[in-house]
Amino acid sequence: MADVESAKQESRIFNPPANLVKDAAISGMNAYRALCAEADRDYAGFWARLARENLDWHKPFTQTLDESQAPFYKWFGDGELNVSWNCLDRNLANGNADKTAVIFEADGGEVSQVSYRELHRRVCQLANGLKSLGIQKGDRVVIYMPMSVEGIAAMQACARIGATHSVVFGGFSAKSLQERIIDAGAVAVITADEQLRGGKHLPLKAIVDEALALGGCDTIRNVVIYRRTGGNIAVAAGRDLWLHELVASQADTCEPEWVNAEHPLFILYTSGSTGKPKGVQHASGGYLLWAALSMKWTFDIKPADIFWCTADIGWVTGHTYIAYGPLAVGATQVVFEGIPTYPNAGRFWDMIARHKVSIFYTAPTAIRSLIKAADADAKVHPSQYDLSSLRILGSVGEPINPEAWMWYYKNIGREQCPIVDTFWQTETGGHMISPLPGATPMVPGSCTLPLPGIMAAIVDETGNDLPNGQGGILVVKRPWPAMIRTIWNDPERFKKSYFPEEFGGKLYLAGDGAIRNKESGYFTITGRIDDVLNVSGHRMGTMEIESALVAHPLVAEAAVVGKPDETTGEAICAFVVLKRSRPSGEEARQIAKELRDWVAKEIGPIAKPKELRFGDNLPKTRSGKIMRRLLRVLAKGEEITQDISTLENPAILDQLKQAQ
Ligand code: 6R9
Repeated sequence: MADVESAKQESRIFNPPANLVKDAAISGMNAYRALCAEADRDYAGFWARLARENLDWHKPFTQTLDESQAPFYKWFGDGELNVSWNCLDRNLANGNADKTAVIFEADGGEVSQVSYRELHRRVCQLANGLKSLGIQKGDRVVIYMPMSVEGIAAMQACARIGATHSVVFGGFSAKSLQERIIDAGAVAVITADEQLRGGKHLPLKAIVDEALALGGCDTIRNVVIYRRTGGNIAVAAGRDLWLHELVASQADTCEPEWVNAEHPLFILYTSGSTGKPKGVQHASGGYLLWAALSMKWTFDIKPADIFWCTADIGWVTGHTYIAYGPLAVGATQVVFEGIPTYPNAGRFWDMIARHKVSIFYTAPTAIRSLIKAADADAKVHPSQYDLSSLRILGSVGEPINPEAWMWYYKNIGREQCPIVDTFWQTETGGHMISPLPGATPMVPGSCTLPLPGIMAAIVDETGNDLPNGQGGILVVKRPWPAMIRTIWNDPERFKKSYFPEEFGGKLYLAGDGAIRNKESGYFTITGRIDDVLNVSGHRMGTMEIESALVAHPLVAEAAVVGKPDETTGEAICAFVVLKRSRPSGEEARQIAKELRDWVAKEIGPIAKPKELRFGDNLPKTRSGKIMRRLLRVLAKGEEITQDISTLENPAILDQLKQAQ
């Protein structure tokens, strides 16, 4: 990967601005080192102190870390709290009742504001409404919602009554939704009639109906519908209810359900290297601690800040840095329904200017596409907008290439804003490796150093530490509070995926490769080392896409690989063998389109292969293994220079050179 190479070569250093350092939560590298040293000295004591200082406990904990059933670690295990209470009631008590919690900007540009008092009221009413449907502590609720105050309120309402939510991104298909409903054993779905993105009405309720009609969702009793557009939908009597009707007669306070710190707050499905998506299960106490603390440490959040994270609540970034973190620290945040290119590619910059956003957190793929748009049309160039309110920029989801980093730094940050390149994962709950805006000198393309208390390291295949300068496998050596607790319904898979025996069962395996700089010790992430692709910051398992393809009646065999893409980071390239003869010309194009649409239906439009190639066979070893490394070379359009002596059928390579 060319980007990784340029990131590894990068030597420019950018220091945090002095005025920011002065007032930062972690001010200067000595303050950072002091926190790291505290964690080294007394790991449990360090986290216990932070958990007491940052969260309000209904029943204080006396045990910090319980390792007796490792790798099923428990944090603050005998403490009790409620996540929604910490996000809402605590702010009412702290004098933030009339502070704006959410500035909501709709797709079409309408803006509304919701105070902490109002959000608390809405969450309580919905929590009471859910209780009136018989939903109880421990029940699972699937949320399939557009970006909205109601989506956040639905998550918070579940947390309030101790129900475990599982948010499914609104871009996933009926089939994906059905699989998640079944795996989670959900009792209800909260959805909307439609979502509105870029002026287009996209069905949500109709997809829920389709998912339920696919069968197997016997645990579902109710579907609650938020009326977003007023679009035409079917309402099943006895099962479906309007959200506004459900909450209309509900009391506007709701005593929170006090739960154990380890109580599952949510399950979020994410792609793994094999089989079906994994239900990553997070606990309440440890997760919320990290959500709050990383808002303070990585984003240096202050009372006057206007925070904006552009992620969707369907991804982990939208959980930690929209639905929970900002509220847990009493911040004001922008929540955006639409897309960065509507009505034009200046939308983000225009919104930053209008809402006076001071902390802006987005993905490299968005930055890269907006660079292109700004190059093509001067009217949407960031120089046309007043971005002077910004003080900190953030990046998440995939490696940011030094070129995009520099553009972001110069054009959006006006060379005055630190960029926090935050490396983390669905499984880690929050930031793991990132610069601190008032401390860490930045190097473009490097996520720099682990947050205090995060014991990240690089090891070889046998789990031994590697010296700086040598690339290897990224691991975390000690459990941390916000870590994944298990895979829902599959504890064995949890152990195998993240704490494999080959590594002594004690190291958390991130699934990424990394290298540390010889002098600075800074980390650069070199990309996934398993069969997971990162397309526009979305995780996709190659196996998932292959299974979807072979489920099509025409397909005999399929292999999916990633191919570097200027805008999306990686693009999906599928090699397909049909049950009939290899098609060509117009027919091949037709079938390719049909298969792409099929994948969109099976998984969701984000999983559509960008490229599809047909062969009479796939390149295989004599023992029948598909040689994916050759497919990766072909996908890139490069000549094969590797050894192909173990290849059973070398002639096949020529056929697979052409995209349809
Ligand atoms: C938060 C999130 C996790 C995977 C992760 C890695 C990649 C995320 C990154 C990054 C380099 C960064 N990733 N942030 N790679 N630099 N700053 O994205 O979670 O969807 O689970 O993806 O994304 O490969 O393993 P998730």
